[in-house]
Amino acid sequence: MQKLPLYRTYRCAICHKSSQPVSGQDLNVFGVDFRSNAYLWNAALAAKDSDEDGFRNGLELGDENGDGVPEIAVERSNPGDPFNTPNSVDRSTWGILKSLFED
Ligand SMILES: [Ca+2]
Ligand SMILES: [Ca+2]
Repeated sequence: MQKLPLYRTYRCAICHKSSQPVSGQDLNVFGVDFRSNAYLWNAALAAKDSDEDGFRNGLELGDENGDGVPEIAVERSNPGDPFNTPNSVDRSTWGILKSLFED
């Protein structure tokens, strides 16, 4: 596991297609970009949108300027999964909240 500002929610799945990866294998698009960036989290990587879902890596990981200091406690969404965006997470969170009150 290399150094990212946050990996609490998605953990290995941020860089790997599998949630139980063999080290260095099964890299997703963000994992490939992270490796090409010499496993450095910085402003250049934060400004990229590896999975091309319209949200920059820094926004998804909660460290928009890439200085390694997260602005929030957990990631907004997975920068390696185009189907996982801040909007989709908000929707599922609201679904969970709503279900708590529909009892
Ligand atoms: Ca993205
Ligand atoms: Ca994403």
